[in-house]
Amino acid sequence: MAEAPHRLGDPPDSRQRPGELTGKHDGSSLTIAVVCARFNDEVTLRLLEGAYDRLDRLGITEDHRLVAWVPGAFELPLAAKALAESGRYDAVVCLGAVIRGETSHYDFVAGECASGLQRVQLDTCVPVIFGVLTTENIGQALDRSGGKLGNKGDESVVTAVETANLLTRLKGHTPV
Ligand code: INI
Repeated sequence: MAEAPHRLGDPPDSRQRPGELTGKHDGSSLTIAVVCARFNDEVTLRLLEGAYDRLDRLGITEDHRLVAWVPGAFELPLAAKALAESGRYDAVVCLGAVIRGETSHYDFVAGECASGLQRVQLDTCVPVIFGVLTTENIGQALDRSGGKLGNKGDESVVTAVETANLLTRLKGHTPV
């Protein structure tokens, strides 16, 4: 599978200066929820495969993950809110594919999904990851879901783990 080296692997500790904080790419102490949209499932199933693969590789065992399905990207914020508010998850990864069609539906679905997910993470202080592809056509979506431009599902799990670990450090950090 193609990987984006600038996104994956641990944050570059060697370039950090004293006092800088990053979140490690180690999921062994985390519980992660993934919400996947069924619409355009020829793409979203590939995103989910990438997510499963990365959950395994970052040490998030089956009893520390949940995968839920929603009909489309428009429903992702509602499910993410319920999961974030449950207090059971360190991060919620949201996967979807919004592909531009002939109508303006695309703009409403993509826009509401993005702003809804951002609102949930700011309201709950639980990282909510925007693993939603917004593309002009199916080819671009396939390229980004395990094709030549990586896999957004995989990258979204890395982002979730890094951000969840960073938040733990930020909340407990005492400035020197
Ligand atoms: N849902 C998607 O996830 N992707 C799309 O491309 C899409 N388009 O283009 O219509 C889409 N629509 C469905 C939407 O997410 C809701 O499920 C539906 O409107 C019911 O609320």
